[in-house]
Amino acid sequence: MNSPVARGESTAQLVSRLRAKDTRGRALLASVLLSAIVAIVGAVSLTTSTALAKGHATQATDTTNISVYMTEYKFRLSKSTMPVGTVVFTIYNKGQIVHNMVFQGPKVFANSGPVQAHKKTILRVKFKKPGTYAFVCTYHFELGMAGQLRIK
Ligand SMILES: [Cu+2]
Repeated sequence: MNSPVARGESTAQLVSRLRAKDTRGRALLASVLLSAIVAIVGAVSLTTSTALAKGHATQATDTTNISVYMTEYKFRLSKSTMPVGTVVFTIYNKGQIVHNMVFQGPKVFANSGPVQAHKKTILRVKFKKPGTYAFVCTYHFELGMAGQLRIK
């Protein structure tokens, strides 16, 4: 389903990969949704097993909070570089139309789901390795609605 890129992927690479897939229309959407489900299930089990293994460790130590502001047609992040660990994105749609925030591999799959105008949602994503992680709005990546996150 996804090309085996070693680590990191520029926004341009992700967009061109999505563009190639977009010719399959609904297949892309289905794949994004399935990926999101896999990622959520994986993230939940990982968080649980890590907590059990560490025992004394508090979950707060490796969690970063980031605010994301979506408009037509761009993302603005309160922070775009952070350490390995869990990122809790609070995603605000400050635009006039629906947007989303999707990490579509090669290493991380996460999907905010559609966020309607003037609404917000929370997306938790676990970044296990340093690298550059590209994300897009799947409705508007063709219009340049994309960005990237650096994990150190
Ligand atoms: Cu959008």
